[in-house]
Amino acid sequence: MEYFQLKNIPNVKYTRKYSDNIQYGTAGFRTKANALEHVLYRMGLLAVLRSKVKNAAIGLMITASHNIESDNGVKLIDPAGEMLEASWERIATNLVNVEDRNLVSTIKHIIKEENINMSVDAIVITGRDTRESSPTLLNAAVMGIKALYGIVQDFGIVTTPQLHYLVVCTNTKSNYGDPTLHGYYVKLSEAFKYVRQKQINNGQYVAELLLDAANGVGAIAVKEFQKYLGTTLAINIYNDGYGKLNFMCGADFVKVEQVPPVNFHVKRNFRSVSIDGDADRIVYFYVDEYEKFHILDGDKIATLIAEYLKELLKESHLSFQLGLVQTAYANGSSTDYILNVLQIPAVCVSTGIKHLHNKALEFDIGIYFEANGHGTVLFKETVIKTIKEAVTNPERSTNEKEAASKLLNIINMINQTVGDALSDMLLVETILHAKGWDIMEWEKMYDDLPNKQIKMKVYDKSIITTTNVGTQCITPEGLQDAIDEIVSQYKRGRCFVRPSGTEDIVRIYAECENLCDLDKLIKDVASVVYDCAGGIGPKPQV
Ligand code: G16
Repeated sequence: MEYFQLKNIPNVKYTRKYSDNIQYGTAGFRTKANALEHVLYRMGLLAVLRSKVKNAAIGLMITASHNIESDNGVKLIDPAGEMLEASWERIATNLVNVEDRNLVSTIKHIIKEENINMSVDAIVITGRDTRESSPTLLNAAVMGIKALYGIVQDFGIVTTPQLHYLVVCTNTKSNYGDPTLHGYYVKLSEAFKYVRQKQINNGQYVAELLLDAANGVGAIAVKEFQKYLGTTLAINIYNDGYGKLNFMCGADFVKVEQVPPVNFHVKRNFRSVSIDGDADRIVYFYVDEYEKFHILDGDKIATLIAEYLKELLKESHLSFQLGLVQTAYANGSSTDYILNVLQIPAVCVSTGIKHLHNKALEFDIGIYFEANGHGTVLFKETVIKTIKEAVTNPERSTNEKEAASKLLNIINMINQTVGDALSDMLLVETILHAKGWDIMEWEKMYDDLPNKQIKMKVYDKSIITTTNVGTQCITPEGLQDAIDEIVSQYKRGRCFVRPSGTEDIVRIYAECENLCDLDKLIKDVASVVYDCAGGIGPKPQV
């Protein structure tokens, strides 16, 4: 190892100022922004090492996504756009928590253990969201990258999915797309426009929607998109950056609270969408003429996509193994629909995109969505090759070739590198347009079981540990038995509690057959969680 490369690492500006340990959680490190400078510096160092190990560009995104403005966070993106490998999450957690005096020796240890060739060039592609704290944190990361002689390619303010796209384009030498933001907008919008002009819409679909951008970076991206989409789709943007980030708006708020966002001009029975602070999640919703709120979440989006892909495969006479990946937050009705109506395998994995993405890779075409609106579709390279051949195969009928060509464009419209709110929106719009559906027609695919999610503050969320994809509590002792006892009293009842990996809270999810039972079910479970796990403040009133 060439030790001279480590001499710049100690940096008084980025010493560890907080003694609390911080964990690489569901989506990287996430906490109060003012506790993160040394974390970003060290993640800059680690990104360089990761890039050298993989001999490829690594992404570093500064965002706390759906969290409040005063939080921030960082996640590393591996070369194929996937989340950082699990074994390196442990390395990352150790690195950010060591004492300053042990920083260099820890870096040396990683280099030795991972057998890193320090003469390999390192490229780190950086991006950030619109939070006030993000520029300072970016500086810290850049200092870390430069301390280990890494090359920084900074794209400034981008959505998280855009950064994933840029990493993959860079590492595939533009095979996936042009590694620029212009390339991203062109790829997705051209595919969208191509499919749209091939479809004759005679139904209820109107090419206009209302969009809540959570006052985040998505607002910038949507405005850019609109330029590329022209008149094919009119997007009316609300919460477009002037209000408080994620405050009573955004996909997380709308999904959890099941109400429209603030500062939003509700139009009765009108297709509306909400994206989150870094534009990787999307939910659809509308308010009917009786003022009733309706949500069409990640489950509804996943089933719509699965059905459409099945139809296109049938039309093109192509046969591939489709699979749908969900988490325990998926509504029981959606899973029934996937298994019994669509007759597609459905798999349940732990919360967190890395789990869903990895599982989806096992299918020829793997659709994955969290109920909170985070998801995408993955196509195996061999699948794409077969579809491409079908488009030009003279032995195939015109109909088959057209369906295959549509499929190919659908693939281009999808950001396969990660869940992408705006790519998902274009896909949903394409499908609704193809079917001639308005949002009410789409909703009729199946009826959600009544469901609710609440967030609870406890003294120490780590007291709750879980198994079985986060649905069964191991500790504190007795909690799971108490939950089981309550749930057993409800028809089609299901309820679980797990500590959040992005916020300092625990999440409680419940669903059951009868709406009138739901509040009591979740209130009773919340009460035992509060007592067993050390709830803070007044007991939750549902
Ligand atoms: C992140 C993850 C999602 C996860 C969500 C909530 O989303 O990418 O997979 O569902 O956090 O996780 P938890 O329940 O552990 O807090 P985002 O949009 O905040 O980056």
